[in-house]
Amino acid sequence: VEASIPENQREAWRKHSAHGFENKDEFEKEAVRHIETTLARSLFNCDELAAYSGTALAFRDRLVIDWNRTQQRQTFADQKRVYYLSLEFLMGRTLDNAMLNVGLKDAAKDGLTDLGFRIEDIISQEHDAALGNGGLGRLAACFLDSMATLNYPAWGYGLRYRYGIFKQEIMDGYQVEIPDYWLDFNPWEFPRHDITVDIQFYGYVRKYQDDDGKSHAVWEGGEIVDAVAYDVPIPGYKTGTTNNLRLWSSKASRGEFDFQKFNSGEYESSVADQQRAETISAVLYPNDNLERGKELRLKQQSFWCSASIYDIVRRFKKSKRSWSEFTDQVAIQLNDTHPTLAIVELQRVLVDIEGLDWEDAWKIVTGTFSYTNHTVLPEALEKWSVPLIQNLLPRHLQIIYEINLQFLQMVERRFPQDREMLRRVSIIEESQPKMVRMAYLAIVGSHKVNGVAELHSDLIKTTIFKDFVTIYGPDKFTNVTNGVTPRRWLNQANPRLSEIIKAKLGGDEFLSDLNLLNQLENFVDDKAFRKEWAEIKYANKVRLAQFIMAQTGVSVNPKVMFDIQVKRIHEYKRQQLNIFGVIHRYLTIKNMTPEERKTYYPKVSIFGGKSAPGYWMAKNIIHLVNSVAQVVNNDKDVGNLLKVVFIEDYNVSKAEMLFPAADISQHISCAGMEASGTSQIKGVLNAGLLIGTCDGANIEVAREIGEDNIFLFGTLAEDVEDLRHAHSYSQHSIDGDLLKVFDAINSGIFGDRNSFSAIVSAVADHGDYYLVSDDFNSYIKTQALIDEAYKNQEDWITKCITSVARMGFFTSDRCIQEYAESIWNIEPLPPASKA
Ligand code: HBZ
Repeated sequence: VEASIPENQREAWRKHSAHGFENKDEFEKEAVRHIETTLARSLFNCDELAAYSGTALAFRDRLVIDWNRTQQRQTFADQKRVYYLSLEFLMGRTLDNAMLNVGLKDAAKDGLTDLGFRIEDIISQEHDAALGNGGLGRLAACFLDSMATLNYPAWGYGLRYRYGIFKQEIMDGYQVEIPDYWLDFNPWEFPRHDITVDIQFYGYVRKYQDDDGKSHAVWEGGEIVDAVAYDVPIPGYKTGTTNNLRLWSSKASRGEFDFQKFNSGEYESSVADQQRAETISAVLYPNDNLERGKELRLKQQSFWCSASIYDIVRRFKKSKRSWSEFTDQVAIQLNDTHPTLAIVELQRVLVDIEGLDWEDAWKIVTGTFSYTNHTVLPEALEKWSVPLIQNLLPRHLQIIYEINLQFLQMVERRFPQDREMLRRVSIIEESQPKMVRMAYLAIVGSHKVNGVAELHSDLIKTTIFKDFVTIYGPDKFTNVTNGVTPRRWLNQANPRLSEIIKAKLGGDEFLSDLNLLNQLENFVDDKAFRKEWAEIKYANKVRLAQFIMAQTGVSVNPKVMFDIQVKRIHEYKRQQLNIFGVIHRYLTIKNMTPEERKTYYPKVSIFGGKSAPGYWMAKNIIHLVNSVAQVVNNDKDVGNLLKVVFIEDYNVSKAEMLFPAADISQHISCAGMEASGTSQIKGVLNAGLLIGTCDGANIEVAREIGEDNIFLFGTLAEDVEDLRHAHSYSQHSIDGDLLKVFDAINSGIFGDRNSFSAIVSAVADHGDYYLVSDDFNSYIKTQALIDEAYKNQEDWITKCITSVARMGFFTSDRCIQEYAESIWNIEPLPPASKA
């Protein structure tokens, strides 16, 4: 690397090159320097926020050094890179993760103590980076952590939203959305004003023939918006590798700002143009598993795809290789269909700009891309109207039509008699207006397609993508079961549990090789270990109880069972089943004599999660939970036997507090509808048990930890269709206990009955699409089993330890290794010095 610096200057550079702090004293010096000079704060009134800022800046310097080195090294090595394209990266907080990955948390802790602060208070000053909705966005964040930890040359590409997912407030029991402006102080990003890409929208396509008679297309006119790069360092755990996450921000193009207008006095309209450009990256769409076909969303997607492809192609061209080597240098993973336009954009760049033949270009494109599907819900599958694309991206539409034509011709050659098949698999749906089916385009443009859990990967092959399996054969379709990073979800979220595991296993290697956890089984009978294990769970529950008291004023007893369901609110995830179960429990308690109550099972039911702002039914469910909480928590007959809590504004940092405090967590989606789920992994890894349906990754969790250690119940995916069919023909019979729950709601004891009539009638009168009534009885019975099991704390702890010991499979490191080997075909590049 140094060879590029002239000999006579090298010494000066070497002597002064930054190396960052290595111990407590150096940390203090750096933090104080940043507080005084970078932040211009007097040391005499340094508050926790300023202390956080100084600490963050000191650690940022450390990251930057590794980051620069990694980037230089990857450039010199010039080996294949993977680019992970995701519209969402739900990162949460960064400081704690940076301290742990760099290995200097203890130095910072002691240093902060010297300066008069507690490290926990400083860490909690940080605002979550919440550029995502839920599982899909968090998965992308876990994958970044694993790619860096495993030393893969990998970049993330996303959008730098000015507003992340809204903040949720509960007012009078209802969800209210508050904008999440998170960029006031964000030390973790680096603007790269020199890396700015012109992005074109609208306009028209001009065709012409060159002197050789070859025809060309030129996209002209329309408007230009600038994409400005913001880079975020992604440190690996215990490695010098620090990868890059590049987020694009939109800005009026330098050419766009109309000085003529400005100088002639039309300030407003020239500023309005500028604001329109900035709107593109202004806000994250808050829908999960729902697509609405809004033009601004399409603009976001194409803006981000074009900028990323431009950047990737530019980097490739610097290496002066021939185009035939592109797929040896570049792999691009599409996180769902949101980045599918990148396929079209790369084809456009290769054909229209670089002058490649269509077939050569298409071979490169399909060799480069692969696509991950995260859902089978029809309402979540992206479709864009042809007129919308025609207007915004006229050249892209032509290319989509050409891709479709070539694809359908291939299908026709292979299946000459099957016209129905052509209609079914066409990328263009012949509706009014015509629609582009993005999942089909993603499949046709990729060499591999994967689902996110075994059941889900099987389901996509037999349902939504069945024809494509017939056409391409089964090998194009594969499974990579989701995982989570144990650095954040064990070490960071549950430091004490992590500590005793370290002590037992004789080191922290398990954090980068999670299968080592299986040695814990040797200690399942170790009395002292079990005692500590139980104490840690208790301490985590005390912390949560304090938080609940401070936030809601509800007093909960940390000695009783904590049962949590935290995730996005969605009918298919069935929080309604949970709250019906809670109401059933409440009625049971009410019907008991005081004597009977003395021997009943006490419990705290904790809910949390955001509803999409326009999802009326989900908002209603939140309202019902809060209304039930209000009644139950104030009922003298109930006392401490049952408390119901709704945690406001569930996010990544709250998840890090909640899972360590859960005795049991609920993953009770209607079978076949939750592609994978990832929070069940967080629950078990933090020494909680699960109640779950046979859905998504629950099935594999059961297989790994053993059926005795998980509470499974309910309908199987293969029976769902028949049950739904039966509902629509016969007036389906509803379990008597569930009817009592409905009667209670209808009687108005939880507030105006009309408020909740839609939740009840979705089950009772409208076909019960999510099979709540079919599963209610087995759900209640399973809850009763759990009550009984929890009474036997010794058995319970054994189950927890055994389960944690068997969770090795669910690290996102394993996912990344599978992607790297069977989809991306890339090799790691370990750092030079540190191993
Ligand atoms: O992706 C989730 C799945 O529901 C879950 O089962 C899976 O574990 C997880 C990771 O694979 N899907 C989402 O979180 N989806 C979204 O958040 C989403 C966001 C915007 C959309 C569509 C879906 O337009």
